[in-house]
Amino acid sequence: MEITSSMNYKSKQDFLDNVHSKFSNEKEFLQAVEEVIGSIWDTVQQSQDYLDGNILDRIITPERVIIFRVPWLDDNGRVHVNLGYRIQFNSAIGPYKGGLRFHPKVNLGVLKFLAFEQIFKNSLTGLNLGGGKGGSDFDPKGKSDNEIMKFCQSFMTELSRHIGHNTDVPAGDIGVGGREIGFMFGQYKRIKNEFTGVLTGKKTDWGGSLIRPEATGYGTVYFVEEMLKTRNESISGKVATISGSGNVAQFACEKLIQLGAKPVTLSDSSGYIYDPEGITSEKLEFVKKLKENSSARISEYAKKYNVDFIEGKTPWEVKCDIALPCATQNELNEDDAKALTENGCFVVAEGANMPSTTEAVEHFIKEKILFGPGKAANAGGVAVSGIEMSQNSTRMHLSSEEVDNLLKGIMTRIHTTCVQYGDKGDFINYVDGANIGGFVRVADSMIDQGIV
Ligand code: NDP
Ligand code: 2IT
Repeated sequence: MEITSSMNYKSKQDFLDNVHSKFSNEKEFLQAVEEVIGSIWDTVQQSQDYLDGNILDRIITPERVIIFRVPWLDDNGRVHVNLGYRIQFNSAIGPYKGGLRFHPKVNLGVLKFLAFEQIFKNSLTGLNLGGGKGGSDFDPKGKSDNEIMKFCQSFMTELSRHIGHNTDVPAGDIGVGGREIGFMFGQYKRIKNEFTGVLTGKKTDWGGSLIRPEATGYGTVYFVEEMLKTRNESISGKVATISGSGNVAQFACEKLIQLGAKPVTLSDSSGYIYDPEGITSEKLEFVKKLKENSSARISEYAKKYNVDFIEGKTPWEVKCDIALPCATQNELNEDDAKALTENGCFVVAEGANMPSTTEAVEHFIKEKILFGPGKAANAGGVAVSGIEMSQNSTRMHLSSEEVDNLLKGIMTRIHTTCVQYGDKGDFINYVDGANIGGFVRVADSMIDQGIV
C-alpha cells in the first residue's frame, strides 16, 4: 500500500522519479538508493519528525564531495593523471569512515553508492562511525611498487587536506591493501607531522589492529552462522561457492575451512576455478601468496592443482549450499540467482558491496532463502576498523582473541537488529532488517542535531 507523505513528495514513486532525474548518470547510486528507500519508506511516513525534517532528501545527499587531480610519474618518466575522490556522505553518528578503491571502473556513481551503503552499514555496527568512501580510477595492475608509491603519495597530498582522525578515516577496498595504506600513511605523516590513526588497515607494527585483514571475510562467515542458527543448521559439512580471490574472499574461505565447510570455487575478473575436492588451508596459502601480486591470475590455481578453470564465467552455476559473492558490484544477476536456488543453494551472504543485482535480490527474497545483504554481512571489516581507531586513541593493543571476540559479538548484534526490523513471521527479510535497522539510528541522530 502506498502511504502518502505529508511532505515534499506525493508518493514513493514521486520521490524516486525526482532522484532519478537528478542523478540519471549515477546508476549504481540509484540502485542503492532505490533499495534502501523501498525498505524505509513506511518507517519514514510513520514519523512526523522524519517528515518535518525532510530526512529523505537529506539522507540521500552527501555532506561533501571532493574530486581532485592526481598527477604522477611512471618509471619511464611519463606523466599520468587520474581522478581522486572522497565522498563525505554522512557524519551524524561519527567521523566519515569507509574505504578507498583503486580500480579503472571507479566513477562518481560507484563511489556514491559505496558511501551511501556505508552509512547504514556503519550504523549497524553500533560504533560511532559516519559514512564515506573514496578512491581513484587508477589501475594498480601491472604497476611497479615504485609507481604505486608515487601514485599513493600524490593521492594523499591532496586527500590529506580533507581527512583526519576525528574528521574522516579512510581504509582499504578493491585495489587498496596494507601496502597502499602504508604509502598513504607515510605521506600523511610527512605532510602533517603527526602520527595519528588517520587510516585503518595499517600494519600492526605502526598502529594496525590484529584481525583487521581477516575481519570482513571472517565476519561474513560469522553472519552466515547466525543466519543458519535460525534454521537449526550449521556451517559444518556445507559446500560453498565463493567469488573473488582478494582480501574478503581469502578470509571468508579461511573461516569456512576452519568451521568444517567445503569451499569449492574462487574467481577473478578472468573466470573461476572449481575444485570439487575442496579448497584446503594449504591451497589457500598458495592463493594468498599468489595474490600478493595484484596482477596474478587465479587460473594459476587450476594449473597447480589440476582442476578446471572456467574462463569468462562466474561461479554461480556450481551446485552449493552457501554462496558468498566477494568480488564486486552486480556480479550476480537474476539468472545466476535462479541457477543457485535451483541447485539447492539456500544461503547467500554478500562479502562484497551490492554484488547481487536488484532482480537477483528479489528472487532470493521470493524464494525465502537466507539472504544476508552486504551492509549487514560484510560489516565486520569496518567494525574492526572502528576497533583499530579505539586502539589508536588509547594507544593500547588488543590481542587477536580479544578482537575476534568483539567481531563475533558485533556480527551477532547486527543479526539481531536485522531480525528485529526484518522478521516477517514466516521468514526474515534481512534486506529490510538491515536497511531499517541502520537507518533509524542515523535518522534519529540527524533529527537531534537540527537542520545541518
Ligand atoms: P581486493 O582488491 O582484495 O580483491 C578484489 C577481488 O575481486 C579480486 O579477485 C578481483 O579480481 C575481483 N574483482 C574486482 N573487480 C572485478 C570485476 N569488475 N569483475 C570481476 N571480479 C572483480 O578487494 P576486496 O577483497 O577488499 O574487496 C572485494 C569486495 O568486498 C568489494 O566489493 C569491496 O567493496 C567489499 N568489501 C571490502 C572490505 C574490506 O575490508 N576490504 C569490507 C567490506 C566490503 P581481479 O584481480 O581480476 O580484478
Ligand atoms: O566497504 C567497506 O566496508 C570497506 N571497504 C571497509 C571500510 C573501513 O573503513 O574499514
